[in-house]
Formats: sequence, C-alpha cells, structure tokens
Amino acid sequence: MTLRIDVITLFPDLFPGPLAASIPGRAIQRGLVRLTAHDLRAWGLGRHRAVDDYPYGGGAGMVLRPEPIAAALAEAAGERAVRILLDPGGRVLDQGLARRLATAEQLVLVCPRYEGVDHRVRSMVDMELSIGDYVLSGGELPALVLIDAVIRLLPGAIGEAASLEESFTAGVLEYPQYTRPAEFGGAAVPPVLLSGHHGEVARWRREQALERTRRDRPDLLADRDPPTDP
Ligand code: 9D3
Repeated sequence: MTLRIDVITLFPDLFPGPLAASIPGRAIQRGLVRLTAHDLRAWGLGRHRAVDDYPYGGGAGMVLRPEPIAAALAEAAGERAVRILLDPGGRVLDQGLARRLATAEQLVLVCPRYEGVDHRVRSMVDMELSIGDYVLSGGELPALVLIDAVIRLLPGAIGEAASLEESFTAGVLEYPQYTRPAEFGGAAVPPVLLSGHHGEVARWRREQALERTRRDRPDLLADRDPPTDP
C-alpha cells in the first residue's frame, strides 16, 4: 500500500529536499510513499494570485487567507485524508503519533508562512501539529521532519531487524555504540562488546540504555507503559 502525502506550501521547491537521500529517498523510489508538493499560489486570488493579506485589527506581518487553502484542500485531500496544519501552537509530534499517522491512506500537510493562517483554516483540518517549542520561519521544515518520521515506519522502509530493534527499544535512549578502532585517544571499547558473549552484550546494552535514560531523559521513563509480564 502506498501512503500518499500532499504538501500545500508557498515553497514547493523545498520538497523532497533532504527526503531524496538515504532511507526516505529509497522509500519514495520504491513507491512506499508518493510525495507531492502543491504550490499554494496556484489557488491564489485575482490577477496577482494573492494568498495573504493584512491582519484585521492591525499588527505586524501578513496572514494567509482562507480561500486559497480551502481550494487547495478540496483538490488535494481525498475522502479519507488526514488533514494536518503545521502550527507552532499545535500538539507536539511524538513517536506514538508518527506511528498512528503511518497507518493513514493519505496525509495532507498545510504549511504556514508569515504570521500564520487565518483562524478559520483551523476548522478545515483534523489536527494542528508542532515539532517543538521554538519558532521557525514556516511550516515546511516541520513538514519534512514529520514526513521523515512517518516514512521510516512504513513496512519495508527499513530492514526488518532494524525495525524490530527500534520498536523493542522505543521509549528509552540508545545504548552506547562503538566501532573500530578498539582504542581511540586513550578511550577503549568496553571489553564486554569484544567478549563474544551475546547474552552479556544484550544485558550490558539494556543496563546502559536505562541508565542513560534515567540520567538524561527521566521524563521518557515516566511516560512509558509499564513492562508487561512474560
Ligand atoms: C506571532 C506569533 N507567532 C507564533 C509563535 C507567529 C508565527 C511564527 C512562526 C506563526 C508561524 C510561524 C512559522 N512556524 C510554523 O509554521 C511552524 C512551527 C514552528 O515554528 N515551530 C515548531 N513547529 C512548527 S509547525 C509549524
């Protein structure tokens, strides 16, 4: 099954951008996902294809008008599409939500620019999503982040072993990884990794991952589902 992703943006040239490389690039090439960027200006108003205007009540900057976005959504979004407005005030994207979005048939992403969109656009979408609490210049980078997070969850996007490991270790930080050389600048690779004892390696990695999580991201452990009984 192919996931359709349609992006509505004033800067369609930003797509696929970094998604052309590596894992998402291969997923696009293999047809796991069909990514289309639509130029919002195609639905602009009048001879100048206007998409924005001054805010009622005054204030700095310009606001995206609702009509071009409504027309773009009517054309790009199918019956079962999940319509998403990228917005700094939206729910912050996490791995659980990315997993849910990866099961959709179609995602339609609306990217704001300038001071954002007319408030009435919010009633045209199913959800408003942010990628974190910092201010960017528009919704395109957040859309690329969201698409990357979703694509790698599509069946066949990454190897089965990597996929299993990723879901098995979800909710804790990674264990420390090493490759050659066995000693670098006085720092040795932990001997257990060279021991060939797979059971001990697995236990060491679990302990290290939990320890790192407790120290650096205790919030992740608090949010985690309790372990299930075997
Ligand atoms: C005047 C108030 N500003 C909100 C903090 C207006 C505004 C600033 C920047 C409106 C939109 C933007 C552009 N940002 C996004 O479109 C955006 C975003 C972000 O800036 N940070 C994190 N996630 C996202 S999702 C979309």
